[in-house]
Amino acid sequence: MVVKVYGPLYASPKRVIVCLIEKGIEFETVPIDIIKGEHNLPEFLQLQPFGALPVIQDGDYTLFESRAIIRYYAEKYKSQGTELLGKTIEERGLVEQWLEAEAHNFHPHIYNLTIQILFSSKMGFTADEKLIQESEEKLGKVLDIYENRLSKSKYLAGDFFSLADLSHLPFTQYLVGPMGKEYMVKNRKNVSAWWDDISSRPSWKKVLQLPTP
Ligand SMILES: N[C@@H](CCC(=O)N[C@@H](CS)C(=O)NCC(=O)O)C(=O)O
Repeated sequence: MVVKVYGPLYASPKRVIVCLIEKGIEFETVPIDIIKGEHNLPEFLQLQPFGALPVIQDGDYTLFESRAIIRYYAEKYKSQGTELLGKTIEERGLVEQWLEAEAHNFHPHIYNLTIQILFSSKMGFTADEKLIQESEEKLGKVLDIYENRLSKSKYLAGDFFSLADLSHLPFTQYLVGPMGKEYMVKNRKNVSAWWDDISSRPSWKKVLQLPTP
C-alpha cells in the first residue's frame, strides 16, 4: 500500500517524508497550499479537523500530527530500513526525551522565527521584530543545551541517529538556509558537526529536492 502524504511543501510534512525514506516506505504526495487556504477546505478538515499539515492516509487508516506519524512508522516497520527508536528500552526512553525536547523546547522558538521571517509577508502581516529577537535569544539558549549534550554523544539520544535528530531537520534547514541564521549552528562546534552529519544523510538530500513554498 502506497502511503499518501498531504503536504509536501511545508516543513512538518517533510519531517514525515524523511522518516518514510529512512524506513524505505513507498509514498506519494498530495499538494495542499496553505497560502491559498486549501488546509481549511471542508474535504481537508475531514482528514485533519485542526486544519494543519501533514496528514497521511495508509489504506483506510488516517493519521495527523507529524511526530505521531513518525513514531507510528518507526514502530510499525521497526526491523525495516534505519532503526530510529533505539535498540533497548533505555535508548527508546532517550529518543522519546529528545523528541519531546524538540517539540516543546526547540520548536516554539524556531517556529516563531520561521513564521515571522519567512512567511509574514506571504501571510499578509508585518514581521514582529521584538518577537524575532526574543525567539532568537531563546533558541540560542536551547542550542547551548544541545551543544553540551552533543559534547557527550554524537547524536541527541546517544551514539545512534534516531527520530530525535530527524525531527529537527526541516525547521533547522530553514534556519541555516532562507532565514540566514546559519551562524546559530556554525558558532556551536558540536551542534555544527551534528547538523553537518544529519543534513548530509541521503534521505534528507532527497527531501531537499522537493518543492518549497
Ligand atoms: N503539530 C502539528 C503542526 C503542524 C503545522 O504547524 N503545520 C503547518 C505547516 S508546517 C500548518 O499546517 N500550518 C497551517 C496552519 O496552522 O494554519 C504537526 O506537527 O503535525
